[in-house]
Amino acid sequence: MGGESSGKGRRLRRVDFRRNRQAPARRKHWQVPADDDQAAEPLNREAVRAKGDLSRRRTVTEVDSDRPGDGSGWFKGIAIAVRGQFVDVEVDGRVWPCTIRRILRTLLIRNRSPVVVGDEVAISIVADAAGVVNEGVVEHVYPRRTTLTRCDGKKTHVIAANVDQVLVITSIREPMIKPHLIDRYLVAAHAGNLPAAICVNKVDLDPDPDDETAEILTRYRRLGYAAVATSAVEGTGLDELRSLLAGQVTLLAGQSGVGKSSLINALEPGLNLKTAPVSLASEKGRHTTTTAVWLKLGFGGAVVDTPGIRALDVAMVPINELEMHFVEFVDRIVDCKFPNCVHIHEEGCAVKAAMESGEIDESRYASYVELFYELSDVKRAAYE
Ligand SMILES: Nc1nc2c(ncn2[C@@H]2O[C@H](COP(=O)(O)OP(=O)(O)OP(=O)(O)O)[C@@H](O)[C@H]2O)c(=O)[nH]1
Ligand SMILES: [Mg+2]
Ligand SMILES: [Zn+2]
Repeated sequence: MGGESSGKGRRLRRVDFRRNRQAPARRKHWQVPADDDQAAEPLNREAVRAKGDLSRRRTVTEVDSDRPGDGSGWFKGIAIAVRGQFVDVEVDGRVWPCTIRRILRTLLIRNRSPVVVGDEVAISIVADAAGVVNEGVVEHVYPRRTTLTRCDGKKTHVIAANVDQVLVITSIREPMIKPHLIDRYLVAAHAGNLPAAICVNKVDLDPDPDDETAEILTRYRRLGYAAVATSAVEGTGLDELRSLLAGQVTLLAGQSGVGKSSLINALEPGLNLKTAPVSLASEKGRHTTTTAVWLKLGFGGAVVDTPGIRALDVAMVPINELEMHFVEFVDRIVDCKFPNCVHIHEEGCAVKAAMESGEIDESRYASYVELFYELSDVKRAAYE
């Protein structure tokens, strides 16, 4: 190590300079430095291994006092909100506003999601010019256990990392329940290898809860999904919802206005998330939640509240794999007469036969057809 100086609890140290345009940007996982490597050189842990000899050095500030953690220089936390290049990182219950180390941004420039909500990150705490310690820098992103992505034209965005399950939230009214949207979210969750559960909210608005709500719940429970009926305003079903969420990190997916934020508020009143009435004329939500945010739950676990966009898109599902994401189709596909049956117009299709005999729900089959045509268009567009 080069020269060292200290003052006000800060130390300036000369450390190895890492070149910031190197190859392994698009590896599936970040490389994690070996543990003993970290112990030997706590300041020098840029997540990516350099290739050649390193000649230049740069100066970084290390703060010794007033910090949480174990004193090793970096602190592990969770990215709970991301706004462009700014990330809020929670470390042991305290939230640190952070910037992202330039090398992380550069390396993942094509990926465009160097840090996303739910990422486990290592941050260094930095002092500003006046020596005030209240900000951090994201130095490292740990390998993501899971990722949920969304397609936007040709680009893929990661919505959230390290989520254990997806809760698909719909409302029975205002906005009106849309079973095809539930199926779309289920396909996306399944394609992301995540278990999914369903929540039908606003049951207080259901004119006949034993009928429509019950029918939806039964439909999805038969397929093996957990399904709960709730009312955020009347408190119905909240215990059941709580036990679905406890101990898990759950992404809340669903249209704007279905009550995602209201349900979290009902479970954790202290959070006081912003909510807004849906427009009476259009029955559309007002996109009250604008960015994804990771929230710790008092009873264990966390939720990621997302803006009510079609947060999960299925465009990344290869069309020939769509059938695999309809759980009730899977066992039947082997009985289709033609091995390349797409279950739309073929003779001897076991899926259609099961639908006609009532074993497969018509609405689920209709969702499959809708998504199949949508993906055919995507495929066609890719060749045009
Ligand atoms: N009647 C009734 N209204 C509800 C219920 N849950 C939420 N609402 C209302 O529905 C409106 C929308 O709720 P939000 O929680 O903002 O919906 P959201 O899903 O978070 O919407 P975005 O943030 O826009 O995605 C608010 O006026 C809530 O008060 C419910 O169970 N019953
Ligand atoms: Mg919201
Ligand atoms: Zn078939």
